[in-house]
Amino acid sequence: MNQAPISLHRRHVLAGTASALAAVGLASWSNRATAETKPLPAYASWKDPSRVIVHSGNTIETRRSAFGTGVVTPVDQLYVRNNLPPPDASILDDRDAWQISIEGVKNPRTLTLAELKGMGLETVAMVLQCSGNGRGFFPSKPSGTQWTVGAAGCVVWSGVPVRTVIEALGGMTDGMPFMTGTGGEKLPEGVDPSSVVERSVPVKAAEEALLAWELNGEPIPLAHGGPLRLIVPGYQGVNNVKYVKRLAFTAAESSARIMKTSYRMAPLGGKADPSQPSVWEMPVKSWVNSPSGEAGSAKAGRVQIHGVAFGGMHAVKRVEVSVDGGKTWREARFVGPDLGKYAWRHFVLSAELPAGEYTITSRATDTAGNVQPEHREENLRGYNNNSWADHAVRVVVA
Ligand SMILES: Nc1nc2c(c(=O)[nH]1)N[C@H]1C(S)=C(S)[C@@H](COP(=O)(O)O)O[C@H]1N2
Ligand SMILES: [Mo]
Repeated sequence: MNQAPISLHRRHVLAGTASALAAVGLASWSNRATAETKPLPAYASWKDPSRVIVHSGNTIETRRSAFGTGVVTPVDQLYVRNNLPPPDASILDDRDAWQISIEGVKNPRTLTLAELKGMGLETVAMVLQCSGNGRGFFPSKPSGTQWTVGAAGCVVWSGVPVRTVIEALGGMTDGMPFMTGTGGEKLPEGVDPSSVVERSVPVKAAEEALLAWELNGEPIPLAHGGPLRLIVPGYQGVNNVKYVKRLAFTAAESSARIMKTSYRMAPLGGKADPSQPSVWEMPVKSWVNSPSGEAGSAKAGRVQIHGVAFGGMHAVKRVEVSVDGGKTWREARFVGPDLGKYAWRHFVLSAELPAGEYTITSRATDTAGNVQPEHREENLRGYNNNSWADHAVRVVVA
């Protein structure tokens, strides 16, 4: 698709939203439909421009109205987040020749993607979410992309289990508390080497991790980390290292900036440092996608309120929905297939909504008993927002 229809579509949506909100005196409330969208970058030109908000060449968000009710997020609407410009597309010319160095095992060596493909095959459905998803709801206005709900998707990865690779190379070196993955971006000339995308996670995550070459049943596109990506189910997006060229079991966390000071739960007004928690495991979370999406209106009568819920490390067990801003709650019902504990579930509540204004939100509970909180955990950079109050949508029913 060429670029022209984007701006047409955009203008239409903006005009419709603004006037609808103004008409009911809600112009100051926004379901954040007004985020500007830019042209798609070349490496992601195949994304569906009507279903995404392009914040920048390296940050693309799925529209709330685009999620639909299918469990698996289509790749052409999946969000994109790159901390560095992606590598040249030529790295996909011969995918099987891609090399990854495996270190911190008894017999360290470099493996090609062709060799990995022969070692094992597993698939996992999981929520891929940027830890900054929901940053746009922080009143403190943290710097960074103002994501609302669309820096997330539920996708299926196929690859070889990391534990299979470890076994094949004689087992892990003793006493390594971290699994560290290094991204294959070429750092631009003159850029500090600590800008490398290198992330460490607790070594227990290796149990469920994959070295993946397929996304939703197709070779991983460059935008999403092809030819090879480290997948750490249940962990925030940043830990899922794209174009992974090194996987190491290490004594210490990476000293890359993206590990040391970025993605830390630093206090508001404070400074990030490596003693603060890193964004690792995802907390339980849900949000309503419809009615509203971005439109903020619905027709009076019976309404099917639906959205997504996930538990991060644990399966999601229940979801409650409120149409009065959290004063009262009703149990929602899961719909659609259950793709396992790392996937999200769609939920629905069938409700009779007479004309009026509603603040609709959802609250998920996981199988470990964790309940989605009312309030976000305040932090400097706006990570880990799972507040049900922040994710509420104002809907005018007429
Ligand atoms: N090599 C590499 N891996 C990376 C990143 C990156 O910039 N480079 N970004 C991380 C971040 S912050 C997120 S949220 C996810 C985004 O994955 P996606 O673009 O496939 O949606 O990739 C993670 N892995
Ligand atoms: Mo991210």
